[in-house]
Amino acid sequence: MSIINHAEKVINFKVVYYGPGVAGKTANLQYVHKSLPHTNKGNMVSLATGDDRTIFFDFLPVSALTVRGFETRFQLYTVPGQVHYNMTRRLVLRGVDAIVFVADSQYERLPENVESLKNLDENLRQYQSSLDEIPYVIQYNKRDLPNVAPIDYLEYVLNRGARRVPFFEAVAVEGKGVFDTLNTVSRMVLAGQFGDGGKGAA
Ligand SMILES: Nc1nc2c(ncn2[C@@H]2O[C@H](COP(=O)(O)OP(=O)(O)O)[C@@H](O)[C@H]2O)c(=O)[nH]1
Ligand SMILES: [Mg+2]
Repeated sequence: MSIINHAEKVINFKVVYYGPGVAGKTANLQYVHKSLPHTNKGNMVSLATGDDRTIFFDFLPVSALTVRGFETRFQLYTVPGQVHYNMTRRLVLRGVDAIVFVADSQYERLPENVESLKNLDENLRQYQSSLDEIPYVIQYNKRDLPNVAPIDYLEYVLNRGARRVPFFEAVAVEGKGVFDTLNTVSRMVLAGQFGDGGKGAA
């Protein structure tokens, strides 16, 4: 549900980084924020506890290209991953246009990834939406750590919806894979908005 301001010719898209706690969602936004020139970004807002755990969300507005006379803006959000913050996660998903699922690649974190994906699916249903229709990519983060599961295995466990979605290996703290992920999901959003897929060009 993009928000279009016809007077100012701006379209805002909401991209939510979802996934279990400490998978690296905030690290993605921090790297994007650090890398973009001032003209292409607003302030990053983080609502976090003293030890940097996101308790509500992180927010970063990014302005992108102009398409057919409309300036496109992507509003990047993260959710708090901890299990007991589900009401917050659901609120952050409201009006979402695209999802990046940030998985923690470590073997011992597999159950948390599976649980978070299931929770995402349930929460999207609350909005009559689903991962089968929304632009969606997966990022396998923390590939620098020694105890990571092989990509094939992660793919088998986590990327098995009705359609197989693009996935990226990442080391978010070093920026590896961060823009590949964001650029791809943004392109998917724009294709849905402006492409000839019959989804209603602006
Ligand atoms: N080794 C390593 N650590 C990471 C990576 N991405 C994030 N981290 C660390 O994991 C912790 C949690 O990251 P954060 O972005 O806050 O996770 P979030 O809960 O998903 O927002 C922090 O200490 C990060 O520095 C990565 O790719 N590799
Ligand atoms: Mg966070």
